[in-house]
Amino acid sequence: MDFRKRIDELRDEIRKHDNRYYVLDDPSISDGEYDQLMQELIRLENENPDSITEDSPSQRVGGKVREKFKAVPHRFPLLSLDNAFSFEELREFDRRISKVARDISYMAELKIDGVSISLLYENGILTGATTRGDGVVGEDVTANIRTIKNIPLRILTSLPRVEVRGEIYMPKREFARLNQEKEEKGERVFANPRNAAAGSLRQLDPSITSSRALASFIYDVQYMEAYTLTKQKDALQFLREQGFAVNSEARFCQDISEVFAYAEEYLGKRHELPYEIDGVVVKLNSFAEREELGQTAKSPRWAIAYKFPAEEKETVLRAVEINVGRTGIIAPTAILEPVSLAGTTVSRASLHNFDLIKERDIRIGDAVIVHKAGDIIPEVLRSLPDKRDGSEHLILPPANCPACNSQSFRLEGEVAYRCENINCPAQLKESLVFFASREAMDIDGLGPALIEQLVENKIVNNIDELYCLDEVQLSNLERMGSKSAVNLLNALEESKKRPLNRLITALGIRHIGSKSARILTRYYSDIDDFFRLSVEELILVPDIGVKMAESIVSFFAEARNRETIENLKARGLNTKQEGGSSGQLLLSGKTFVLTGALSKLSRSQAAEIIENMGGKVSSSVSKKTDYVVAGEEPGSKYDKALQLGVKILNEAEFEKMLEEYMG
Ligand code: 3B8
Repeated sequence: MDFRKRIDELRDEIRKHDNRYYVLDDPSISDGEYDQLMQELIRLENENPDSITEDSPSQRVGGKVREKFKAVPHRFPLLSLDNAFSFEELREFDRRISKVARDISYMAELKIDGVSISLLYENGILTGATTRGDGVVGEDVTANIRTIKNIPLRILTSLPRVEVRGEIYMPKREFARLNQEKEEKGERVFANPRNAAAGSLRQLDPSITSSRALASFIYDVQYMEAYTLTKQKDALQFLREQGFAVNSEARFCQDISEVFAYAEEYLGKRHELPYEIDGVVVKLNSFAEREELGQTAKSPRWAIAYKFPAEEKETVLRAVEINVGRTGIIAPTAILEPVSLAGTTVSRASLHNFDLIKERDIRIGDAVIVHKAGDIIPEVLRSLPDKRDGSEHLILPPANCPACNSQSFRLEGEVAYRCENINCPAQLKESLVFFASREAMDIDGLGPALIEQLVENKIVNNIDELYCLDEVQLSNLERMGSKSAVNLLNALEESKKRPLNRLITALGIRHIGSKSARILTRYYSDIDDFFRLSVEELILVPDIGVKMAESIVSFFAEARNRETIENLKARGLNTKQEGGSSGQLLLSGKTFVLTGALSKLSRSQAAEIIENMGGKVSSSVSKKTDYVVAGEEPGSKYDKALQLGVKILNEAEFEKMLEEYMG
């Protein structure tokens, strides 16, 4: 079949699945099947770099690292909303409206707590994305926006110019995941999902944005030719039909009392939503009536944001528990007088790190204000020093690890204190808990309480020793009958068969989570492959950055880790990935010839990159040559390639081919 036809087919197919998965939340194929389609597309596009277009679904990942964002003036200023903090203020808004408008029906929408964005589609293709900035000039974040999966790279209409506006947000779960990851790395956490979304969008390296699951809701058509929409309700429907993610909770309200009911309803439901909202946006439905009302310098008169009251509670900080995590980080947790907050009873809260405790002047015995970051993570916001009676005491960073008593350290540039004793029982416990967890080896019945006993009694001193347990040993433990002992042994036996990606996740390599492990095992399907990997080779794998690559290499270089892996193998664990391609990278089997001078790479650097990606570099052109890369002033090899009809790539085309893999 003509490759162009197949490329078009694959793109259509993938777009359809992207839409079903990310916009409609109703996938119709498995992740594996999806991956296969994408891999085939990437392979075909690589073989035919001329065919790569900006709207190809393969172009979401990667993109070049930039030095700074370009400032872009908005064609239409992005206005902001006036706020109302009570129903009384909403009522006043409605009164102002009814003085001018006859049709005073509204659309009530959830106010997504994210970052405002404007998107430009030219001839149906996404060509620009600009942050709000100060409303007049924003920043060009197109490359980053492309990585957001529920933003269509192409819409249904091919009108010359369509501009829409919406909100980029980070789902609550992703926010929790990201902050946990940051905490494990000893980094500062984001205060809320909005900051996390803004921070992720403002990354100069789009592969970082790509690694964070941002999403969008689009709510306004700012401009298009032959504009015939007359109502907000129709605009939302139009946007939906174009392939945008439109929030499905928006509701038509006949009058302001229906708006009140909507706001009440979502004040109760907000904690059930997978994203954070901070209120309700009320918009006059009729565009003609909007015109009549107009706008002030900054805000439209036809819309208002009703802000929910902040969810904060006062309670008392009873104690501080100091825990040692899997990576040795010594983290303080607040033990609170239980208080009901945002739908649950909270008795523990994160204090993050000792710098923050000092900054916020938090002491044991203090009256404190707590809230939930991202609507999930209970956090102590501040203390109320006026309520002190002198019995409070300071919280200081521990000089020694609370679990093993070895000296604690603080690494340059990190906020966290660490225990660096690799034999620290607390770290071993946490590593085992993680190893057995659902996302890792999924060992049923091996929870924290049992692990505590196994480590305390020195029955398990290393991960691989889990697989040496026997029924007698287990039955002697507290709260462990012979039936549960047998069940656990069966679960351990079962876990030996897990695919390699789970084992890689379970090892707890810094910066490598379950998603990266899945990507890695697509390219390296045997654990032995990992022992020979270099940073240079790893960064060519899509979505694997330098930090991750360095962490993998140093993990597999460490003698203790090698020994653990050898032991796991000896105990019969599966260390292979089915369907993987053992070291096969995407240029596998391709032969290149280089001629002429490249401006950005030396000949040997270019050769190394090709080889790292599985390709071969040859010094002479033959019919077996797949590509000739021609730089400035190419020599006779160029003519030979022309003569034999070998595909010639200029420097830009060659770069484009590599870009995918270079992050
Ligand atoms: C006009 C309409 C600003 C906004 C708007 O979910 C305007 O409509 C705006 F000048 O900021 N965060 C929404 C959201 C935000 C806005 C909006 N609608 N649903 C939001």
